[in-house]
Amino acid sequence: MNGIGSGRFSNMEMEYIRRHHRHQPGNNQCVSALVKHIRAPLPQVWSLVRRFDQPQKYKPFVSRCVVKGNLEIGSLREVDVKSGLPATTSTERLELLDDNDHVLSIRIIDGDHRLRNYSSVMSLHPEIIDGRPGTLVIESFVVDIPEGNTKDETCYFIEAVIKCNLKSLADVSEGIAV
Ligand code: A9S
Repeated sequence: MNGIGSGRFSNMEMEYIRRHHRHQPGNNQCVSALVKHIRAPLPQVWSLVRRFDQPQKYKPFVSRCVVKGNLEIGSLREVDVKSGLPATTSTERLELLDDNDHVLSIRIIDGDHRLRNYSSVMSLHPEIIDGRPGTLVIESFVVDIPEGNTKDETCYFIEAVIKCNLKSLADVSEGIAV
């Protein structure tokens, strides 16, 4: 996997990435991974991440989401995106939802945007932060490099979106009163 070279991740993070974030990028694709340390217990964070039907619970760019059918593998969601972004809708498929290993994977299959063959994996791992229960969140993706863009530009753009999503996930998770 390019883009997920060591150096940016601890040995533990690399082990999690090897286990759950197995992308096989083609030569015209970019792949990367980001980590976020959240000061909230894993069940709290997972209760937000696992809601394939309500990404707007924490994703700042999502205005609305409708799922046809239930939360089974293969379910599709129609995501409406807030104005001012380079898209208005996105159709996304639930690829994996594992309540034991706390892994979610989605694939973007359509939409008026330029992300083709985008798929992402989120895995959650318990950790102790300053002596209190915390959650390590790892999110990886693979996506086609659009015509007219470079690999770096594509990676930079997607990583910026995911950083916003993970910051918001931390804010919402940490703000949930227990
Ligand atoms: O929502 C995610 O988990 C990840 C991404 C990269 C979503 C991207 C996006 O929703 C925009 C934020 C609108 C950017 C889509 C589908 C296309 C974009 O161009």
